[in-house]
Amino acid sequence: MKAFQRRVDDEEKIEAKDWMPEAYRRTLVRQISQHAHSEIIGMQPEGNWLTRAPSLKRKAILLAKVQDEAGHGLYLYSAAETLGVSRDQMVADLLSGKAKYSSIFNYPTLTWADIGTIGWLVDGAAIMNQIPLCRCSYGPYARAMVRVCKEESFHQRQGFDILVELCRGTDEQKAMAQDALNRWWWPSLMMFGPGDKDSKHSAQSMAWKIKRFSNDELRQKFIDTTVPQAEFLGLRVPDDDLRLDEDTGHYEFGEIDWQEFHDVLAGNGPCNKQRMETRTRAQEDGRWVREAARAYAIKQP
Ligand code: FAQ
Repeated sequence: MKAFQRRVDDEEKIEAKDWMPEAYRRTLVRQISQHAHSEIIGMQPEGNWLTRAPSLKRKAILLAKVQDEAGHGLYLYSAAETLGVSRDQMVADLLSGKAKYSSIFNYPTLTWADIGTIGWLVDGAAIMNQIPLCRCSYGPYARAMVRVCKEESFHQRQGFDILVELCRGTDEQKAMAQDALNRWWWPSLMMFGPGDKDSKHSAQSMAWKIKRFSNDELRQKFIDTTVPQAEFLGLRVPDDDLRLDEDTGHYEFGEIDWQEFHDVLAGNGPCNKQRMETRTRAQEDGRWVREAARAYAIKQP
């Protein structure tokens, strides 16, 4: 155990076949599989707009983004499989409700501005959280994150670009962008997880260098980066308590509604039921493809 911690402290990467404490393995399986499920469920809110994108170009870009999310899910399932858990087991845990996915994907995408806002805020928050994961102590997860982050940064740019266009458009378009920001701002802050004092896994995950920053540190970085972007767009962040502390250079912000966060985690968000039904149906509909692929694989010499 001491030798393991020394390797971690020395910034050595832990690889799949190396000895590791059972709790380290379990923590990684939990986090990586939750991350993979988030990417896969995260395709639903945006997929909802593929047939309604306002131009061929926007449709092609959105299609590429949604396909990227599928790819991220697949790299992440592969990274988790190196820890000895099967993909079938991970999917079964998602469908039974045992495994979580990110709270953010339980909110609806009501207008086209929501697609811009997801790219800007949700991918923006995802990058803030995932850049440090490129230095995670577990090699396969860290390496998967490098490519994921490159793609997420394109996603963030495409979302911001949609909002720039809407905010320079008609009053109605700008109002649509403001309405989307009003609905997505607080759920985006919740993506970083509970505050540090309530984050049960953080201390151990930081000691193992799975996490490099705490939930609150990353949330603060996200707010500090994003508020000036809202100002550039001419949009108002829906927080009456938001103000820049000139001394620290950080924004102070209002109280997060943690009751809402816990309700969403308990399955009572606006779209939890719909997301799980869609995912369960997709799994059923894809059964014949998996069976055919298995039968074909068995026939190979
Ligand atoms: N939603 O002790 P902590 C994306 C749970 S990818 C749901 O602080 P930890 C790309 C947590 O699991 C977005 N559950 O836990 C995209 C734990 O419950 P458990 C996903 C949450 O692990 C963009 C409990 O609360 N990203 O968006 C959430 O140290 C656009 C206590 O929490 C990742 O998964 C939440 N927001 O820190 C796709 C990144 N927060 O498991 C499509 C990797 C916390 O004991 C479109 N994950 N919980 O039952 C992480 O960095 C960490 O797992 C945290 C949570 C920071 C999420």
